[in-house]
Amino acid sequence: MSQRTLVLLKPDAVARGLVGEIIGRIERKAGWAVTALELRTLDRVTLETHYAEHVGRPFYEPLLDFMASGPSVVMVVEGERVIEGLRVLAGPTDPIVASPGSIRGDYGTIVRENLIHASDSEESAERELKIFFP
Ligand code: RTP
Ligand code: MG
Repeated sequence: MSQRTLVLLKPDAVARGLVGEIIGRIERKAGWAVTALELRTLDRVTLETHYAEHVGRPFYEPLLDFMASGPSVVMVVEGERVIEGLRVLAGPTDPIVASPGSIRGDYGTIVRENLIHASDSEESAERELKIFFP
C-alpha cells in the first residue's frame, strides 16, 4: 500500500548538521522516495495550523517558538506503509525513551528538540500535506 507522508526535519536537526544523516536513513528504506524537499523557515500561521491539536497545552508556545527559530527541511516521502514506517524510524516523542536505532533515540535528549516530525495517520498526512504543499 503506497502512501505519502509529511516529514519535517526540525530546526535542531538542521542546526546540528543532521539533515544528510536523517535523509540517508529514509532513502535507504527499500522503495521509499523523497518526492518533494525544501529548506523553509516556518511561519507562525503555518505552525498554528499544523499544531492546532496542541493549543492550550503548556508546551504549545515554546514549541511554536522553537519551530520558528530557524530553517526546517519540509519533505514529502512516498512508499510502502511509509506513514507507520516513518513514525517507527523516528521513535517515540521523548528521545530518552526512544530506542537506539531510531532517529530520536540516536540523536535526541530533549522532548521539544526531537529532530523530526512525521504524520501520525492517513488523516493527518492528508491534512498536513495540504498545509505545507498547498
Ligand atoms: P510530532 O507531532 O512533532 O511528529 O511529534 P509527536 O507526534 O511524537 O508528538 P506530539 O505529542 O504531537 O507533540 C508535538 C511536539 O511537541 C513537542 N513536545 N514537547 N512536554 C513537552 O515539552 C513536549 N511534548 C511535546 C515535541 O517537539 C513534539 O514532537
Ligand atoms: Mg504529533
